[in-house]
Amino acid sequence: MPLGPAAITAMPPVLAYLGLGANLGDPPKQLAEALARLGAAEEVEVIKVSAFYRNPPLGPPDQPWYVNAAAQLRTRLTPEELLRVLQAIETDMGRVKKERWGPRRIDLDLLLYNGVVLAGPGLVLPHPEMHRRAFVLLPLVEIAPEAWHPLLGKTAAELLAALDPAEVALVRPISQRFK
Ligand code: A4P
Ligand code: MG
Repeated sequence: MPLGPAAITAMPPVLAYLGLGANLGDPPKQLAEALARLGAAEEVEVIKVSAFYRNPPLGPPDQPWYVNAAAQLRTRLTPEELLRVLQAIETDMGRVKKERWGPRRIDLDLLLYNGVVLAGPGLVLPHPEMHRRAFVLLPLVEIAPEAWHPLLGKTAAELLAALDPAEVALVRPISQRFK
């Protein structure tokens, strides 16, 4: 049975982690805009935001470098509801989906949600690629080194330490956050 609004507000808030990325337009500005939109969303509070990190594209190499960041959210939304909020922000900000791992104005990935493990058709938790990606783990470790990967049984800091240092070294904070 779906939960009504009264039941939802009775649920305690939980912590979730988000990965943000952009490589078209003005990436830092778009990251800041996505964070502002998230903060304005019902039942979503942005608690912490990492620095913004420039890094080379994973996937097709003939695309601009990315700017990536991570955010800690507190929310009463379910994982599916939160994903719908993220997708609405992507659509409103003019993301046009073309190729997998191709260039984009804004990409919002739900990395971790309160220790939940899910393998649904529309939502996989933890995000299936997060533990392999320096551009996800470096910002995440900056704001939450103890964030727990429930499938791998490791913290974000432990996952980052297992990556190739040469790959991690390519992910560099940019000085200004363009808030
Ligand atoms: N989906 C399932 N689980 C999740 C989740 N945990 N969070 C589904 C978000 N979405 C999730 O995603 C495709 C579908 O995944 C969604 O409809 C959702 O239901 P998408 O974002 O629409 O498509 P995509 O991004 O092209 O594919 P994918 O596989 O999600 O790519 P990624 O993993 O997002 O990677 N290089 C650098 N340096 N930095 C980047 O940020 N990003 C990508 C995209 C490629 N290369 C990059 C970066
Ligand atoms: Mg994505």
